[in-house]
Amino acid sequence: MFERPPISDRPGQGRSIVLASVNFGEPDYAEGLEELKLLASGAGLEIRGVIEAKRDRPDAALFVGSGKADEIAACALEAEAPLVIFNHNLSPVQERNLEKRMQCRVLDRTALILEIFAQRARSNEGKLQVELAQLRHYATRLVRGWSHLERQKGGIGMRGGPGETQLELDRRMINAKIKNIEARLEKLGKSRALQRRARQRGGALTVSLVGYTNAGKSTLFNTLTHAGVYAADQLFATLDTTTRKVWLPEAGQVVLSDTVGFITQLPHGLVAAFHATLEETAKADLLLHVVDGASANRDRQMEEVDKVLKEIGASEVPQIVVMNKIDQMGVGPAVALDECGNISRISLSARTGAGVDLLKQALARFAQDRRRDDLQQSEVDQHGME
Ligand SMILES: Nc1nc2c(ncn2[C@@H]2O[C@H](COP(=O)(O)OP(=O)(O)OP(=O)(O)O)[C@@H](O)[C@H]2O)c(=O)[nH]1
Ligand SMILES: [Mg+2]
Repeated sequence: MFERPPISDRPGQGRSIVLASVNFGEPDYAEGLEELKLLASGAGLEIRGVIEAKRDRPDAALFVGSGKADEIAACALEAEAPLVIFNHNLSPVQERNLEKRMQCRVLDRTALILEIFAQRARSNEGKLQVELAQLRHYATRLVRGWSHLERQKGGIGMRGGPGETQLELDRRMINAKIKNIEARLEKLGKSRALQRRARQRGGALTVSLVGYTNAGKSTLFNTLTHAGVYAADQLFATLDTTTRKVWLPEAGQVVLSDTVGFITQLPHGLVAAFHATLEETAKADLLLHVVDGASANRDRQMEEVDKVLKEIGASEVPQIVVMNKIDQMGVGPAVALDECGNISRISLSARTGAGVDLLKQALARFAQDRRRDDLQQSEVDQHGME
């Protein structure tokens, strides 16, 4: 009842959309808009028009000015696009007001990302996580969802809607469903924690690949493990964490995980829903922070990743920055050390393989240091017991 079919499969609605984007004077505005276009086309949508606006701050009721809203509506009508996607997070009220004024469906950036995740989730856990995030997102927009259905039934301009009782009922149903999914996820999380403990007892080094979406994590994962994980030039190609054991000379057994990519303004509900999986990341011995070195936004993207790592309590995990795609940067492989002499950054190309041996050596060194630290620690523990 409250579950919406994916945008692209909705009967009577094509895949055509119009994008709306407001420039508030932020320096990386243009890149943000490019990212939105990638997200939309990655979701299988055809962009028929892009309307931009400049503002100091969002309008409380409509996010944009009323004239701009009319301009967007006219563009959507002209392009026969039944859906307008905003490059921002809208409040439920703004979304509702916009739909009313423009007489078409409106999605915000969060909903678009959730949609992509829903299309891509493969594992049972991934699907549950996305469903949870979607339910939480739509729970606040329940009224809007209903008025939309009413409009479809009675035609545009029809008055009336379901009574408060019906809404109450639905809200209760959603809450019950949310609780149910939370319980199932908790169960899955527990069994994963057991697996992790079993792995830790094995003494293998655990390494997680993290980074902005499209940085090249899966490509590097494949280069290191020959696993054949899906890597593609699209945002959020990977949703489900893949873990493989690899044996690297000198480093020994390494448990390597490929993870979901991060993005600017990653929807909060999504981070919350993916918490268990992301926590896995936080518990690794080492994080390889993969960066698209050829991207014009790499500094902003790195900041974003660090922000999410902090949110999930992983900022204290040792990190090596992997500056990827050097084949596009016109530089050679390189290693940089921090002030303590630890390897802090490696420049390589996951695609050509240049510099990957430097990374393997770094992993070997890290594994050796860790073994030495473990040994010292156990000696300290023993003395403490004497
Ligand atoms: N030129 C070049 N392209 C690369 C390199 N590494 C990865 N790519 C390309 O970058 C794109 C994204 O690669 P993925 O490995 O899927 O990136 P990812 O970080 O796993 O992305 P998500 O799973 O979407 O978060 C693909 O088209 C890769 O072929 C590299 O070293 N050089
Ligand atoms: Mg990937």
